[in-house]
Amino acid sequence: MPKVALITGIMGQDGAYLTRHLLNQGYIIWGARRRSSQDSQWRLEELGILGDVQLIDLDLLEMSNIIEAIRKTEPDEIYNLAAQSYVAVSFSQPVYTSQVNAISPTYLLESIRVINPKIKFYQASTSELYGHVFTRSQDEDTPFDPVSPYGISKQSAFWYVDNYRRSYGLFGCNGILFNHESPRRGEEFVTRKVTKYVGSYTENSPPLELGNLDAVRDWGHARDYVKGMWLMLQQEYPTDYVLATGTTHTIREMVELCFRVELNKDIEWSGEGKDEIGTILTGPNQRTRVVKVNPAFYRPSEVGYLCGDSSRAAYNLNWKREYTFKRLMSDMLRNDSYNPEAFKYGGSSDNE
Ligand code: NAP
Ligand code: F7E
Repeated sequence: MPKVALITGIMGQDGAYLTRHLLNQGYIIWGARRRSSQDSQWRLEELGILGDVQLIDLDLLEMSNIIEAIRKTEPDEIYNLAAQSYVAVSFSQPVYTSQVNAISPTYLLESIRVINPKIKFYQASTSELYGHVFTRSQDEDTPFDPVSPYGISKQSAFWYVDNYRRSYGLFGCNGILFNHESPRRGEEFVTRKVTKYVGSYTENSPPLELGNLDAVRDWGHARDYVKGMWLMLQQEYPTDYVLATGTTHTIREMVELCFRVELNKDIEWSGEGKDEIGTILTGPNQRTRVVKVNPAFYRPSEVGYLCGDSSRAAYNLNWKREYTFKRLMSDMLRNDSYNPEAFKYGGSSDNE
């Protein structure tokens, strides 16, 4: 009998890649989406798998919707990927963020407990839980100190999973995933914002406006990370896992790499703080401004540094990432580029 998976947030980046991975494993997929999600099915379409999933309307803010969905689909595994996932928005919509990211997972866990406690549950947790960090790298034992409503809401869900595991023996895993990107990343996130800009850059483009250029992130490829999600639910015992690459880059370095790979241009930085700009050489003795800082993209409080240690996932799950940072950015640039052949670093095909 093929296994059945119910995926919330199937229209999002991870939902699309996870769906393809589970289809490759022979799963029957039920995808839960909001009614208003019609326009988001482009990711499943691009991966050529829209016709391979059964979709149900599910608003995660309605517990009755969740109960009905679980009864109807009878899943072996539930992957809870739905979220208000944009950290910046969580500052302007903290209550909504809490409802979707903290209360909905509780509805899901409670429904599983009542309907069928054998259902395995994956919760999309995040490195934002660490917030202000004081260690070179962060693993499952690093204390949490979230600094955004997003991080706080996800921390609440994290502890609910832990609590249902201890109290009722549910098979629940928190995947503490560090930033992961892809050509199907939402355009509001910084990597995609940069690859979209650089990929369509012309001499008439206005400068790219960015916030904190010095934040450090551990960026991996979503393709690698969805495999880890699945592996977590295939183990004998449930626990929590960090998935990360263990390598770091600043936003500034990521921008520089994109300009170099796509346009063969080196950025020169000048000015400081909100007055900083980045220019490229566009003629003899002529430089053009391509990046400017816009404080509107600063956050009220910021996670300045993240670097994950996924030794537990490597040991227990035999998980390792395939994509280097350069290959990830190359994959994204190729997708967003007017000139997809001009790549120095290997990318990937979507059929991998
Ligand atoms: P994403 O692209 O933003 O996808 C999130 C999905 O959640 C969207 O399809 C969205 O639906 C859906 N959603 C939002 N509110 C909903 C509601 N009230 N009811 C039903 N569905 C709702 O995010 P992602 O990058 O794939 O991330 C997947 C999960 O991993 C999220 O929980 C995120 O917080 C977490 N995470 C992501 C990363 C990362 O770097 N990508 C790292 C750690 C954790 P619409 O299509 O209607 O907008
Ligand atoms: O920002 C800085 C920004 O929005 C990364 C989500 O998937 O990963 C993601 O959250 C960094 C931050 O991702 C701009 O201040 C500078 O330091 O791409 P981001 P995020 O906030 O790290 C975690 C793990 C999740 O769980 C989340 O769901 O880049 N930054 N200038 C900017 N960020 C954005 N978005 N836009 C800028 O213009």
